[in-house]
Amino acid sequence: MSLNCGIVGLPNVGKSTLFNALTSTQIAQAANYPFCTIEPNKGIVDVTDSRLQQISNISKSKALLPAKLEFVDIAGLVKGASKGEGLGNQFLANIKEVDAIIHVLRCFDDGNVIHVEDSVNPKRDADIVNTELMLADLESLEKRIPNLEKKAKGGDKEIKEQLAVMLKILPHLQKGEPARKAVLTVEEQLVANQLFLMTIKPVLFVCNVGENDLMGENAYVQQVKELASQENAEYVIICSKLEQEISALESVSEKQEFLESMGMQETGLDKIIKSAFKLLGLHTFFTSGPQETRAWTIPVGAKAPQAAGTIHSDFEKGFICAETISCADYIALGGEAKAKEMGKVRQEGKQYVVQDGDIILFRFNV
Ligand SMILES: Nc1nc2c(ncn2[C@@H]2O[C@H](COP(=O)(O)OP(=O)(O)OP(=O)(O)O)[C@@H](O)[C@H]2O)c(=O)[nH]1
Ligand SMILES: [Mg+2]
Repeated sequence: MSLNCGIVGLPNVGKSTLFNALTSTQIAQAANYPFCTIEPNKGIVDVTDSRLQQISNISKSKALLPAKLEFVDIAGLVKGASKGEGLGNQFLANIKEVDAIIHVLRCFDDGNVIHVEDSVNPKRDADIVNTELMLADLESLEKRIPNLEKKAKGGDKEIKEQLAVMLKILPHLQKGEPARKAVLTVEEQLVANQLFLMTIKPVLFVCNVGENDLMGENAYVQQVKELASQENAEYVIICSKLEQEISALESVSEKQEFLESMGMQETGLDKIIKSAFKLLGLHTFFTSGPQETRAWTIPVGAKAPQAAGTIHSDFEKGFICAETISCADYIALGGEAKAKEMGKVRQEGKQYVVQDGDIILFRFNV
């Protein structure tokens, strides 16, 4: 599944530092000047999931294959981006291509790190970026609507549907609200997703705090919390500089030790990856055997044949049934044999909605 998250924000707030930490690389140049990033950096990240190791210990799998998620580090946006300021048009085009937005907000004080607005104020910064995204969306709809209105007279059903969705979204943008505020049916949402609007995409706010404020108990974070609740969005608190140091450590045990010494339970990166998964409406099922234990990504609500199709299209075409064990049962009972004995292996059919953590063996016939 090729869903991805774009890392967005004002220049010099720590986006590339976060990207490098997420991808455990130094792919992205991160430096103390605005517009350090021009071309987007792309990287694939393993989705950490402790269940994978637990399942594979029982199955004695040779290989362990986590789910993947792509992150795109995008150039910083400034005031006027929607009018082309700071190469705005080019950068906005990069944002249009991602499935969800990770909006990084600077919540740390450091006089040595340049702030394009000369002071730290995440609420104002978020407003600047959101305003540019909304203006660009508004302009894009205002340009397209008259054309579609002409074409809709021809009676084309698809065009009429598109137009209707655009007209539902338009008043929100005109009021200065993001397109995601429009209340749409499931069908309309699908149409809306094809309109290349940026403010329709789900958003996660990331508070980038200082090393000495990991719990994020500062006034800046408070601003973001309020903003997130108004926008019905989630937020995560991390220190991207520290995360980069953690991700550079070699072994899992070193990382664990470091985390404990900082009084942290999980890395900020794990929090972001988990939230991103939620943001994208995804969850996981597993396949497991002596060769490999593998996590597969499917949309929440997907039925068994669709899940089978993520492995191979033949599995979907020739779908017979899904032999399913919940991973909680599999782990608690120490594997398939005992799970069978206890009646915990289910034969699920075409209408079965796959649950997060299901371990599945698909039966098919082509
Ligand atoms: N003190 C401190 N500095 C940070 C932190 N995160 C990033 N920085 C510094 O901020 C500067 C900018 O970081 P980048 O990651 O390049 O920022 P960016 O958002 O990618 O910037 P552009 O690509 O120019 O938009 C670098 O000098 C970083 O070291 C942090 O958590 N604390
Ligand atoms: Mg950058």
